[in-house]
Amino acid sequence: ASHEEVQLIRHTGADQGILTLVLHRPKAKNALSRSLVSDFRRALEEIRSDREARVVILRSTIPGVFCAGADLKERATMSPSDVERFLYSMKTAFRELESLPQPTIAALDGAALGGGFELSLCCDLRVAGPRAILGLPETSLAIIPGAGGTLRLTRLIGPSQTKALVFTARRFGPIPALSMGIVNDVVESGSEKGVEEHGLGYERALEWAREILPNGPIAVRMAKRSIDHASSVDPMTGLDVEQLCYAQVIPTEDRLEGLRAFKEKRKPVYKGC
Ligand code: CO8
Repeated sequence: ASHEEVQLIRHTGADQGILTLVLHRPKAKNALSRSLVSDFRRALEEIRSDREARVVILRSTIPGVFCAGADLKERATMSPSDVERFLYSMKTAFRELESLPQPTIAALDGAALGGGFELSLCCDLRVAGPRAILGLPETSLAIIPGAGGTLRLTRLIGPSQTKALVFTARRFGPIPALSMGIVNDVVESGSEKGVEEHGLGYERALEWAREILPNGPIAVRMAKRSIDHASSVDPMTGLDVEQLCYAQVIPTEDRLEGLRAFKEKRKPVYKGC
């Protein structure tokens, strides 16, 4: 399926089950406009109901940029009520990404600033290429992060580190991002001269996806659901949620296949049922 500014690629062969969601709005560095957000939401709807989709990667094909954040030019032309409607749609899109049942990986191969960085925070994992530049520049624009950044980043790295980044509006690269726990993995700069560095983050994200792919799809979804509740409910409720998610995997065919494969000393083949 292809949408104008957001393309959905379904991988085939050994990678079947991996989906790559591509942001493609080169003229404005993937800035989040009304049309991009609406294409994005359509693609998410397709992924959500796709039983074959096991892992989702979010990437940009534009060299040096993941997503430049809110479209500041379009914003300037909008009426206050249009802005309000649009921001609601954008925040809903972020929530829809975050609540996809499948695990999601953001491949950060360039600048992810403001809303672009907040977008990546809605993914389960983040992988940074050598050219990644992250940051929440909002206070330098006399606003604050408004697409979930203050909450999602605080949950991820704690209030003090989040305040440091938001108060200073500082841009930072892959290594500090890794040491703060914002990204799960970084790709070092290609050592040979002339190595095309754009896309190295995506290549690494694919490796992560391939490592997740063979595992029980329902188990991975249930683990995601349980872990997502872990940070937002009290411990008793969290343990209850874990038990409910656990109960979902018990009656599956895949669970029996896992036991059979162990006994027969072979790799299991899971069907997602
Ligand atoms: N909006 C609109 N157009 C943009 C944006 C943007 N955010 N970013 C870049 N562009 C446009 C440029 O204006 C330029 O257009 P033109 O060719 O017509 O002059 C074109 O894209 C290319 O840009 P550059 O020449 O700057 O490209 P570079 O490769 O040199 O740099 C960067 C790329 C690093 C991404 C750079 O463009 C940049 O720093 N952009 C601004 C990033 C930024 O500050 N983003 C934060 C915006 S604030 C935000 O996202 C808050 C969201 C809050 C949501 C609130 C919900 C309630």
